[in-house]
Amino acid sequence: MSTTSTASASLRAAIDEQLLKTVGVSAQDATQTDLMKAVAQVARAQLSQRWVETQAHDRSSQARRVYYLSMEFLIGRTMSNALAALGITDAAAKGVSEHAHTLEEVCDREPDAALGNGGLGRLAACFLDSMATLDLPSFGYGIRYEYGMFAQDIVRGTQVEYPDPWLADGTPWEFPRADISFPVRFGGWVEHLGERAVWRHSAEVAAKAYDMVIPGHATDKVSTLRLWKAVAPAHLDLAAFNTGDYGRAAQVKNEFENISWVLYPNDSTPAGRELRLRQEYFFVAASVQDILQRHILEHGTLANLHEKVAMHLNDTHPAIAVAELMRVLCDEHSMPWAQAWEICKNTFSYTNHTLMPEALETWPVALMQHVLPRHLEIIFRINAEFLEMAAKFRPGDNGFLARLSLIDEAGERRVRMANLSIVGSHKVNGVSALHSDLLVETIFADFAALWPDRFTNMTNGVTPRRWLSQANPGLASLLDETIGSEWRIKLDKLKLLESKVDDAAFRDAFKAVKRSNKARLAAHIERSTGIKVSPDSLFDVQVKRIHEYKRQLLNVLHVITRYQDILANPNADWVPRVTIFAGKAASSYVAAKSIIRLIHDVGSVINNDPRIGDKLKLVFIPNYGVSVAEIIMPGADLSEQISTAGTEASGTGNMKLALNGALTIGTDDGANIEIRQNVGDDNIFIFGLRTPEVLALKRGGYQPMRHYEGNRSLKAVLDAISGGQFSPEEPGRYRPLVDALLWGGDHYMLLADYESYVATQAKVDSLYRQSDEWAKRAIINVANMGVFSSDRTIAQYAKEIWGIPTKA
Ligand code: 26W
Repeated sequence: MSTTSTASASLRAAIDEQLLKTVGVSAQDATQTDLMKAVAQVARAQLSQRWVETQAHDRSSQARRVYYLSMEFLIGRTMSNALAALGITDAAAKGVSEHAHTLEEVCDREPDAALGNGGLGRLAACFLDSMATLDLPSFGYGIRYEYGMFAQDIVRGTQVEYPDPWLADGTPWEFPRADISFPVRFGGWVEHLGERAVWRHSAEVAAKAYDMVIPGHATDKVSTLRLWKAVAPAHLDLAAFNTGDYGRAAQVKNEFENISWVLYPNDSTPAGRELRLRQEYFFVAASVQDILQRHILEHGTLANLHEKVAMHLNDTHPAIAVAELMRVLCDEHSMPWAQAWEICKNTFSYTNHTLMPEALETWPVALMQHVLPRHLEIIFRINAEFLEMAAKFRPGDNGFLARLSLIDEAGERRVRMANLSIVGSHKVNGVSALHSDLLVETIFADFAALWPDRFTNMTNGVTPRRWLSQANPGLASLLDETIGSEWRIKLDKLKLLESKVDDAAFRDAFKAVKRSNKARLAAHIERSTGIKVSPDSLFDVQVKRIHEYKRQLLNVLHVITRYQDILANPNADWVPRVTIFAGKAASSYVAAKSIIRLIHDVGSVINNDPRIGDKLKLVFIPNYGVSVAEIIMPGADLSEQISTAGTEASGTGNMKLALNGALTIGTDDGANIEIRQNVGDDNIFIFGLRTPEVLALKRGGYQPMRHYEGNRSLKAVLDAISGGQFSPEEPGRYRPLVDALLWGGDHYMLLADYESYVATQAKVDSLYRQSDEWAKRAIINVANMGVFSSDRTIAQYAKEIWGIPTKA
């Protein structure tokens, strides 16, 4: 027998053994789900081995480690990624084929770990993959939510949310660490005994560790994602329990354990509720205890903490860590304040993910006093010393100090978490070149005046393992044949494709891959919506959270324009197009939900109009998430990245789509700008106002009505919507959406960009008609996406922010 067939024979035996031992079924009776669990157990055992070895290595080398603190990790499924990292995909496929199933069917049985909302959470997951792959000594820290991102169903065109009990049947990928548990305290008051402060807390909950192993690729190293579960202290409910009051006992238990129950399903607007603050402190306090305990074990002192520990704040959600580290160092380890503050600043770094002022987290001082009284005192002291320093920089400028202050004094006093993060960190970064520039020019301008060197840029990236290798096996094997397989860990190698652009045979192979990915996507569309679409159409894709600033509504305006144009000119040479949307709206976000419904209403009219046929289809794929994205990205021709310039911090879907050979139609915003710089102006469709023009127009008094009056097709489209053409049973349904554009100021300037958007869509059509020209540009896009690997991003963070050398 060859070595590979021995490997698959032994893997088959291992699967059968796990079916019996862990799953508890005979090999003959195994269902797909049973097989999924058994294969996972086999992979888990091998990963465990690597894990133990990595930990031992990092411990004995006294490595400097990075700890990535994040409220969200949008991981998706683990199976295919784990098998690929272990190099046992083929053997596993053979193993399950003995049971008359395909590996794909088996992998599909795994629920997504959807512990995040959108871009920020998925970025954290891509980063973990890259940290492991670059052998970076690292941990992710977060919350083990019992319920992740809600599942979205569409009922008569409207979004309905269902809970996501992803742990209901257990997950094979977690390792409960029964022995790792830390107390987390809340409430009470502070007693001052001379110099010493003592926090007399009024409540305590236990944080229990659950680890997920994060495999690296082309390395035996693995990383750890440690998630905390809140557990009521056993002694607490016993009193009630012992008197037979089970209701009361359960209630007390719930009050504590609700902390890790559910992910806040809010994107871009902070959730100002007490439970959210408790979640933030809960995972930060547990993580800091764990990190300090490990550090003391390895180094015996906290004096060198910043030399061995880098803690990264993924947005302001974990910002309370700054006050917590100060509290632990000063109150629990009796370190002098000044020394502790030096350590603190040199330990933390912070990434901002949004410019929108309404999205910046602040907490009422009164709430902080109630939940975390000692932390509030510490924040006040940090603020007093900081403002004293700042006052020397610009004497007498009270406005300057008021803007810098960690406390917003206008109205109800509030703690500004971004200001705390900046003051407590040695580095602050944005997530694209434009975003990082805008940070220092706008919301953080005062801090940048004070500390110009503190601010920097780290342009986002995505992991090529999940977003190319795993999601697009067809393109991956074409790449392997054409340029070798190294691109998986050195994405710059894609550049080699440029020499193939004029090779007709290669172009045909490339087109064939796209075509089969589109057939797969079309099958998913039919399964999930009942709508049949032709893979010969141009697949035009906008997938992301539904938000006004992302302007899904502008896309709909174009679809309706096209519909009306087709009706007016039925015999023109129309490029058949399928416009595809997917994404969730925050449950309380009325306008976003109305946009989802509009997409469905417009879709029903267009898709059922016999005059239109395949010339135009409009579909909304329900329940967007990581696994759905893995089907959509490879099947897209056109990537819609059409946020108002200056509003999308970076975007990462734009990178995934271009990496899979879609051309971008987009504004001069976020990472679109860097994509344009890399692929070249001729290989991307950029339209609309640029950031300075948006700002100037806002200042000069923007008049959306002028565009309505001045553009006949725009007027016809808006009139059709507001007149009820797409909602005849309730003609006024979309009046509020249209009124917000015409009378409400059109905050995101859809009408100002409409004309240029529609004109650019016509250019898209002409290029698509020349299928060879289109393919050339798609190939050039893929060839130039190397820089958008999260390996590049993480290598840059490691070098410039965390001070840890990597092999990249
Ligand atoms: C619950 C409150 C809340 C508020 C804001 C949760 C999450 C957020 C995030 C800031 C939203 C988010 O995901 N931002 C996105 O981050 C991506 C990764 O950097 C960027 O690519 C996107 O442009 C940005 O919108």
